[in-house]
Amino acid sequence: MTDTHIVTIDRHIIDEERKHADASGAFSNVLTDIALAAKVISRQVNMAGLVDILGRVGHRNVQGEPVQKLDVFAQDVIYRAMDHTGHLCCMVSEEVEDIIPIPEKFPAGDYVLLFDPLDGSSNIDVNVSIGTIFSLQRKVSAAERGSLEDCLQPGARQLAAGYVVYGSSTMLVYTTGQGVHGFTLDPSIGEFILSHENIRIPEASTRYYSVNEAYYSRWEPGMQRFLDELKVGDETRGSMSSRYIGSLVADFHRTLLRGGIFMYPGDEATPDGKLRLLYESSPLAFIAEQAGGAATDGRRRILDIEPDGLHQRTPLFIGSSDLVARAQHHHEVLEETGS
Ligand code: P6P
Repeated sequence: MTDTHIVTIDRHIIDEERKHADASGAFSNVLTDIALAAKVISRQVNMAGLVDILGRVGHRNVQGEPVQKLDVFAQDVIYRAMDHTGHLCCMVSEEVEDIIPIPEKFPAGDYVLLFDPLDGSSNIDVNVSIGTIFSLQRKVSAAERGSLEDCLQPGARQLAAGYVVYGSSTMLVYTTGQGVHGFTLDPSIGEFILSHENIRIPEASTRYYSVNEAYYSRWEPGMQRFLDELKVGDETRGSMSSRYIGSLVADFHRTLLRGGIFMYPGDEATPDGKLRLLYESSPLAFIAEQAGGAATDGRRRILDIEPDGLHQRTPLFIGSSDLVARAQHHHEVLEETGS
């Protein structure tokens, strides 16, 4: 008899909430609202090729990058799904330079949502998978409507983290510290259905290393040595193959399910790399650790980094623990020997 036990994400979130002694229900509502926003964004992303919303809006985001129309749409959908619920005290988005306040006409709550509304948007026009990344922190300041202190918290304090990958199917993957669970959107009923319960990063199997090798010449020697070692492989590590999509959520999702390591190192020109700490590396690091993996900046655990800026960048090494540890070894050798 096939298992007809269908678990929707709303049901799963409620079950997860029951595992948290101090759960207030607000926490579940935020996650449910994110799932709703993801469905709306998914529909628009899947229509992108059909509806004239491709191409650039014509202005640039706070990172100075051309803004795609879908970026604007995704930002707006998440903001409007979350601004009136009374659960958040403020928000942080890659698309907005400063803290996003909750409008005075709405009540403020006890949580901070930090998100990248549509990561990898440069891939939209070539139909490559893109994604939304989110992180949930609890308010820690006395400020009723949030403050910088509430936003600049280390990843280790996250209550929940997740991402949505808009690919051949739309999947939402999240953790509340009780393991990592994946849900696949069934567009025919408009529900995210549990499809990947308790995801664990495989340790020893044919795995992938994922990095943009075009920057090899700019990397410090420790990083160059590590990549050279991955190419050679060894009997303990098994064979490896290279995969690089150039879309963080897609590259991380493959790493989570197949094992291996995704890397975005710093280099001479950009010592902190390209990826953001608060709403990209931190949430993915929480997920990676909950799935039995690891995430560092090459030297420090990502979740231990004390943020000092909303949009600060960090190098990122994330995936199977053995490979992340190996990358750290090469960085430490570099520090000890200077070469
Ligand atoms: P590069 C997409 O623009 C993005 O922000 C991430 O999604 C992706 O991992 C990275 O940049 C790719 O950067 O320098 O390899 O093109």
